[in-house]
Amino acid sequence: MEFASFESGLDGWVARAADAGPWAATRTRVYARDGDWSVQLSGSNTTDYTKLWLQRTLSVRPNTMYAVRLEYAFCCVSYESSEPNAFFYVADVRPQPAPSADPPFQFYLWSQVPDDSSAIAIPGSGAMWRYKRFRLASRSASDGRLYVSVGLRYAFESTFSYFLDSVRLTIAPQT
Ligand SMILES: [Ca+2]
Repeated sequence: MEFASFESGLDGWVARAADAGPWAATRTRVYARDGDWSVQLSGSNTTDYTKLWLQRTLSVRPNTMYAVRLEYAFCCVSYESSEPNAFFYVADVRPQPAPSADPPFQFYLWSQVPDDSSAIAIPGSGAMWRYKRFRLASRSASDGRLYVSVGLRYAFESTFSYFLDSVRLTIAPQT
């Protein structure tokens, strides 16, 4: 199991964007679910399907089916007063880097992913840390690589910003 809390860096995750206007991924102390730091991804959605995500590259056994459990804490301040279905979670594992095209990235509507019971309010902000869990699977490529992505697709043309912390990644050969 790998745990990323972003206390001293991105812990092996790399920020990526597709179909985005100006965007940024920065560590911040504004909000944190564990420790003092999280990662803030923000951008200007000019396409109706901007995606901002973190990607982790894993080296595993080649040509092997893997089960992947992906868990993370997510906070989007604007969510609390927005139309929930304007957002889609990105939770994805595949044997090559996620494409910039849309699809085939794996999306989940907000309403398809219930909050974990450990969701906690952020005092003074009106926002919550929402804890999400996904069970994914993919066959590794012949070079033994797997690419795991976690993030958000935003479907309104406006600026937006969200935070990720406490990313747990568990991977095992599928039997
Ligand atoms: Ca943290």
